[in-house]
Amino acid sequence: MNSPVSYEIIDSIGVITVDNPPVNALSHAVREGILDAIQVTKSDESRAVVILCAGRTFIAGADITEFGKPPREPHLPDLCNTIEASSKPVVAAIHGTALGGGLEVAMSCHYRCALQGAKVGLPEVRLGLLPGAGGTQRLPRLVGVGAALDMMTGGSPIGAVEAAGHGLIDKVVDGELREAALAWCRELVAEGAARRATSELPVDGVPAGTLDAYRDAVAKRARGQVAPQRIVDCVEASLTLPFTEGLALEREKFVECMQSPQSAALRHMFFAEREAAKVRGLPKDTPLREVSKVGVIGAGTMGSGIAMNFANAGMQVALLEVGDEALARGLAIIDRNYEGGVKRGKLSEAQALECRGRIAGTTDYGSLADADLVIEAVFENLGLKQEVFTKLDAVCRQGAILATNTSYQDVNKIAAVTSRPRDVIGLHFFSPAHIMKLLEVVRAGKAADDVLATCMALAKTIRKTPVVSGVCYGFIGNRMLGHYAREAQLCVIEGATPEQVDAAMEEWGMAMGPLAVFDLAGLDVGYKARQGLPESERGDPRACRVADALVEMGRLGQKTGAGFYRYDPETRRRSSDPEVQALIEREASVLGVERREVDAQEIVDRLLFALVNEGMNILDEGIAQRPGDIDVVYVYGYGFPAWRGGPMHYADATGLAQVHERVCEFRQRFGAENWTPAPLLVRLVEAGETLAAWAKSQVN
Ligand code: T1G
Ligand code: NAD
Repeated sequence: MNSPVSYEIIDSIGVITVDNPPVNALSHAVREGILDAIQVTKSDESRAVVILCAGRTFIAGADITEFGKPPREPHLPDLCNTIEASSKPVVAAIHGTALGGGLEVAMSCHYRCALQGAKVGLPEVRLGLLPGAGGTQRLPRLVGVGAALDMMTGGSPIGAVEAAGHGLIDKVVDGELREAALAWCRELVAEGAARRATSELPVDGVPAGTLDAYRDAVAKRARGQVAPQRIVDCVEASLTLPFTEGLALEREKFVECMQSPQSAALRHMFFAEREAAKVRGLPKDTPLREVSKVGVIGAGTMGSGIAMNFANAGMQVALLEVGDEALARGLAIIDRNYEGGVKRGKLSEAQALECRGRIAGTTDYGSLADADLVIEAVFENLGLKQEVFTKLDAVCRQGAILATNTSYQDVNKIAAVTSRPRDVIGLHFFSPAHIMKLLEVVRAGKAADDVLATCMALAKTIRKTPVVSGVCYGFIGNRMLGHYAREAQLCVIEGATPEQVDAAMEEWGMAMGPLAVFDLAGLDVGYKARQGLPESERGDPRACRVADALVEMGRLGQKTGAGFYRYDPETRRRSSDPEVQALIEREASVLGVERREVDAQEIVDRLLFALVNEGMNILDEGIAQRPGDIDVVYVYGYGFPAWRGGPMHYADATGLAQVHERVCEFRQRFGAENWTPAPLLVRLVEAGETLAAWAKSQVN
């Protein structure tokens, strides 16, 4: 089989080219190929060597698909040391992204040049890992301890110009990289430039206490995560140990991270996010519809954010409201969001003006006649949404995609009022819509393949992570959330305080506890949804009585300064309110609930296993294509910690038999209505199968 690495000499320069699509990952064959080429340069007539890549990017890291398999020689740290030990100057020529092991290879070279638009970074921490091929020892030597810590514990790549500013890149070039790199090599040879081993550079010291302060800051920023702390340990070693001993410590910490459940979870998420973008049964070459003008109906909390997504991606947006006052309110929300973005350095004043300029307010449906896509985000009421779609059916051009941002409503019933159900789909954004990455793409029963394919591609264009959901009440995320929310409120009325429930979930890793999330979203959203249902369908009163009573007291959550908690008007910091505790105890006695001690483990298990159990039903019904999709929904839409891998990965990591046992215990204690083990869970436990194995069997 052909090696993905080729070698040739051009004008006395040895040129090593890596060609391993799609991202030139450092597979075994690539490592072997580079090593063989370096060995050849030791005795051939080359005067210098350049390492570069074919395709769209420089090496984007170790081959993640090889993780968990028995490691094969040459190991990457050894390859990097061999490159560095070369007696001839070795140059890395970077385009696209040099990430992880790719940047480590580049740092083991003696010189680095990069195209203007290239990016370099060490994102291993996002996989629960640390740079394991000398990166933690070489980077501090090149950019200093502070910048090295930021780059490795954050994981975000930086641009070539910024990297040059740090001394990580020696030369930023324009035009054709290969020619520029060869020309520079010839210059280096002509100047008699010597090999420069990064490992022989000193690490500039830092004031005492710097690393401990950094550890504390990381503990706050990356609560519960191991890898960032291990990175600080390695950087400390770069300051205190000789290079080879620092390398040995790095290896030890790398292996520890690689074997950790956190890394397994984060690697699962890496692939789950990419798998989620693939729609089963939808041919890869399905033609896409052209989308350059977008209409948004309703400029409230969601409509305003949705409009910004498309304007930020360069599209013209017509934002329609019932009247001028509501429209002005919506445009003011957008202006505030852009001001905030400029203040936080997310975009420049000029960029904000340009994007804002693409959004035109209107109250006239006629403005939507030439729209390619229209997204409805009016009040959560089926009848009102059907009214809006009837109007859209009358004014929009044939071939326009008509989408609804509904949270719960039946998208098929909305499509049914139009003459073109093939063009109707659900696009469910999450609040704040211009920030949250998740987009549930709700596949309505009659939606055409090109409508679905167009929306999946569009999601990437507006920098969202799409997940396909079938049609059911609340789709994937909100349907499961109903069970999570039920258990949170039952724990409260049975004896736990809101603080105890939120502390247990935040300690476990959730970005925010459930009661605090309800206050953030607004208690009135759930209240209105319940009021819209017949009494018999409102569910267990014990699971909503307290929230309803708070709404009836005018405590809607953060937006009114009080809900389950009180909120400081300046800092929005939450604090306990004895009035709420009194209300809970009152409602408990009205409902005849005997209050008791509810410990943290019970809280965590009830809330998470309620999610998992319903997730199993959603998979069994085919509402979600695969378990990983549910994990992506929860990590990108509901603040579920990525280092726990999402609810379904967590169930597998916990052990389905243990989950089943706990669910059965809860059925015993709390009844079958809320706690009947999902048939899929039962089948998998009986078969001794994991969800991951089941998911694989579904595609074969
Ligand atoms: N290994 C294997 N496959 C990879 C890969 C990798 N490193 N990176 C991407 N892919 C696959 C991906 O699954 C997808 O496959 C296809 O390539 C396109 O990717 C020792 C231990 C480079 C910015 O963390 O961030 O080095 O779905 O859809 O949006 O210190 O991929 O088509 O079948 O993401 O243009 C560190 C990971 C590894 C970078 C391109 N490196 N990759 O983004 O395309 S750990 C990373 C990315 C390491 C050493 C350690 C992005 C990208 P498929 P894509 P994209
Ligand atoms: P909102 O009350 O903030 O905004 C709704 C807007 O629709 C209002 O500005 C109103 O004036 C406008 N409107 C009402 N009838 C209209 C009509 N006939 N024509 C044009 N505009 C009209 O509500 P929201 O929170 O933005 O929710 C909108 C939709 O998005 C709902 O279906 C909701 O379920 C869904 N959603 C909400 C969230 C959330 O967290 N708020 C998240 C995802 C989805």
